[in-house]
Amino acid sequence: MITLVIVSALLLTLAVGKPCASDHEALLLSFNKQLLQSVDTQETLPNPSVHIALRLSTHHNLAKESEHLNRIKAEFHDDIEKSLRNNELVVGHLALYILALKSSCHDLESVHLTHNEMKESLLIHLKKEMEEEKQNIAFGHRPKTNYYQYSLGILALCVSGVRVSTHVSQKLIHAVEHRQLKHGESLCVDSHAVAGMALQCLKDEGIAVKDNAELDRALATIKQRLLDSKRADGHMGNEFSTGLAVQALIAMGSQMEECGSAMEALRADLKKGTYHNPMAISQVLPALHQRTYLHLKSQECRNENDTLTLDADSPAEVLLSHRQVSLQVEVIKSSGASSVFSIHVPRGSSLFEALNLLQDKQTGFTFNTEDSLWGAFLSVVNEEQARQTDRRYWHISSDGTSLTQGIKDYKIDLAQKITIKNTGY
Ligand code: B12
Repeated sequence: MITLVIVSALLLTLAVGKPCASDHEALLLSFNKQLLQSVDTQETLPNPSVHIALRLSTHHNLAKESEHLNRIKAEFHDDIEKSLRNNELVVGHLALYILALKSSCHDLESVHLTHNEMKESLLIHLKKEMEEEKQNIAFGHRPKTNYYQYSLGILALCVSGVRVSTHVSQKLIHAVEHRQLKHGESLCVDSHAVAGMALQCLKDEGIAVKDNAELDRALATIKQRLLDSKRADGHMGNEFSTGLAVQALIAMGSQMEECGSAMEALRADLKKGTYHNPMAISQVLPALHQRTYLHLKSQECRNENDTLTLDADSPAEVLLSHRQVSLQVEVIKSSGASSVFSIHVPRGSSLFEALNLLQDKQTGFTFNTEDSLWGAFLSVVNEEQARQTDRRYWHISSDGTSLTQGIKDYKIDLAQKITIKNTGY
């Protein structure tokens, strides 16, 4: 009995002393393999966020990681230049590209973007876009992209050792203070997490800000909001923001007591198989390794463990059930006009498959999507486009509850009513 008490006390001391410690090695390794498996597909654009997560892990497959980086430098790079030709801002994608190169210790100065027949280094171009976003905030009260990407931009510059203008950082600090980091209607946990890492980086690097006391206040506010977002089941925000929230808390120096239950929730998600989307895995894996994007500052790429291999067996084929479930789809256009469609779909279909079946029935329902790092973003419904440039999007809910996944990931298991509403934000 006495031995048991001593061992428990010892374990408790070890856990409390460690910053957000994690143990489940085997679980972590198989999650790591799942992400590595995803880079083998050539169907989608290589994802820099996936590369960062692979590089922040303990085990590596250096050959596959190097092949992946080469694809990012070719295909993702071209995609950024294509967006520039369309006069789009590329803050978020460029920041992730820079962080991915840093994660592989690649010389940033050797990579250039060609735009308007001019060659520019990635960091110079990012600095210019951040200045432009700063002006957009000054005149339009928000960035053209969003505060998640604005924060990623500051983070990428800071992690690369580039001075961030005090005016640029001030706009983020001000936005935090004035509760402007939103996802739709609610406070955005994901954006607070990235903002927290960006501002913490400025503090750690001693990069000048307008007012140090104000920076400290913003950091304390972010930390408090992240802690306040904790649900009874341990998640911070939802299943898909918890990884970033934990990363941010680790970066801000939190101890086990503050993120232990969130770590537990992530491990429970892993066991349940909550994460399939590579982008979701890439935002969770670093936290489980107790690593954060701030570790990229001192990434060395030496003496790495090169033992990560892929299992030979292919992923199990998903068989759709013969049982049908009935689905109602309500479309509410920007004018407020509503139309309702009904269909039966095989149980277990994704919402994307269900919408395709509905479209094929030619009952007047049509839709279109745009590609993003998270997958297919629903952009056009019944010939009406909800444009991000007009700050509108198709909000999706099921029986009145907002979906936490996109149309390709959300599965229809029960009869329900899906509402797709053209919404301003
Ligand atoms: C900003 C944001 C939005 C904005 C995007 C517009 C803008 N310019 O600001 C708005 C408000 C429109 C939005 C909408 C939605 N979002 Co959102 N969004 C984000 C956020 C905070 C940042 C995305 C970003 O800019 N990334 C940076 C750049 C570098 O990468 P990118 O991925 O290529 O960027 C584009 C896509 O992310 C796309 N996008 C945004 N949200 C979503 C959601 C899905 C499912 C898809 C496929 C694409 C997508 O918009 C970005 C800008 O063009 C992320 C947080 C996160 N952790 O990533 C959540 C996040 C991606 N969104 C999420 C969700 C659930 C949604 C909605 C499905 C909510 C709903 N119930 O309707 C809708 C999408 C519906 C649709 N039409 O398909 C989840 C996705 C989780 C998952 N497993 O798929 C996240 C992770 C938030 C969370 N923790 O719940 N979102």
